[in-house]
Amino acid sequence: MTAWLVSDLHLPPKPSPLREGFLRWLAAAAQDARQVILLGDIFEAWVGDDLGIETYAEEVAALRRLSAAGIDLRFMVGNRDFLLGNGFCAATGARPLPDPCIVTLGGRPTLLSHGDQWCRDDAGYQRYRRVVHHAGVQRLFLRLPRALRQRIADRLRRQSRAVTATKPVTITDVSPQAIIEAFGHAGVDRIIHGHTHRPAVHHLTVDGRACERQVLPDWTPARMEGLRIAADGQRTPAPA
Ligand SMILES: [Mn+2]
Repeated sequence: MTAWLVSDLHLPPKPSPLREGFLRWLAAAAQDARQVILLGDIFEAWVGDDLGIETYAEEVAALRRLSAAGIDLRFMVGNRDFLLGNGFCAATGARPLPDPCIVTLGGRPTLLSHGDQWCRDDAGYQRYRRVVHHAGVQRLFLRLPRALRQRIADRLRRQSRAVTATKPVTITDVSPQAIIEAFGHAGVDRIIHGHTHRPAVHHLTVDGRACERQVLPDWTPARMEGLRIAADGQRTPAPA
């Protein structure tokens, strides 16, 4: 079955060409795909389903149309929209995927991940990640008033941008060792992930096996693109 994948749109909470692009992309997917997989950081900020569903009402409605049409709609959370929850699932008909997980795409078992867990050389980020993925921390956060959640998220985002700008580029990419381990552990020969904003197809050998790691592109107004994988395995860009 034909699958469409996309990640790292970082849709802002205000009107944007990216948001228009995503609506076009979903409309195109609806015409062609049997499965649509959102691979994280679709939304730049998601500080609870109550707020997110209002802020991104058009996107939620478009996703709902997709699943209502019988398309298998899946999502993995990223490091921006990791609070996508049951309310989002109910509103869109999307079903969550654990990170990482193996999905057969174009007949080929493929390890899917957002990718941030493999940026292991970035110790500061990994510490932050452990805290924000803690279920208790998330429960407490979601009990806070909306305005406060929004302010905390804005501050964290500003800090993250400032800190990332000072880090060497190799640190914010995936760790080669983490990738080798992931291939070995999953026993697959293909990984597809996002997060690093370094779109490419990398070829490598792991335990004597030819393996491939494809990084999805992040979205800019100049490049709004996902990946289409046909039933026969053929891969082509899926532009908005
Ligand atoms: Mn990310």
